[in-house]
Amino acid sequence: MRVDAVTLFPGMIDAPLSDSIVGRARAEGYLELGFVNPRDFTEDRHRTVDDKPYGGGTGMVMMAEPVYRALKKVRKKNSFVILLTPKGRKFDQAAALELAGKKHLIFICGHYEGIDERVTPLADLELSIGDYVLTGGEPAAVAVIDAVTRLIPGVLKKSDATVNETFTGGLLEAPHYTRPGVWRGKKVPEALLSGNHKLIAEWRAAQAGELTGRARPDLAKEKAAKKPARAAKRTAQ
Ligand code: 6GU
Repeated sequence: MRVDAVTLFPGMIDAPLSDSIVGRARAEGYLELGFVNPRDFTEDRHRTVDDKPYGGGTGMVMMAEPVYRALKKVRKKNSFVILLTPKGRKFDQAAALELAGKKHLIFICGHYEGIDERVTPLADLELSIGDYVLTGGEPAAVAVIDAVTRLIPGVLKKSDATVNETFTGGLLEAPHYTRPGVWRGKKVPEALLSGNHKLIAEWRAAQAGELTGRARPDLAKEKAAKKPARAAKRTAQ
């Protein structure tokens, strides 16, 4: 997959995506990540990218033209353009799966108080990573690119890791344990030591259900709302 980021601060995205699994995905060519800086598309002596907001108010607003020119430089016919903004659709695993199916993603990262509203129609999707305010779209781009990259076939060596995991089944994942079997007096749950795959699967399903109900009642409710529909279909046959 090809990904480009339109950003005034490419280092904020490049550095965190240079280590670990995404770093390796880049080195091995699963992910090609490029950057284009609106500042390089200015024509004045100070290379100005922001200005005061019309109507007054605090902070500065990114000007439309440098962002437009930067986007134009990297946009192709098959590009899917994402504007990162706290006003966007909330990013989740379902959105990650959708984006993982695209050939070319372009992320537009706002900074300061935001970008001139007139660039919004250039994007196919406005995306937020949660209900809090970041200094810019860059940390959000890192989160989204990370979540999407690990879904590219071949990036994770055990592809099952993306099947059973948290959220894909609409539930949180059961807890994990590794050696030693007893650590500072705390034992690993008996079921996991049994070697009985059916018993282990049942224990994990029960744990996932219990944990989700406790930690994320919203997810548990969503899952429960989907289940009866399937059961009803079966009895109707
Ligand atoms: Cl995408 N941008 C900014 N600036 N803040 C955010 C966000 C994005 N998502 C959550 N908060």
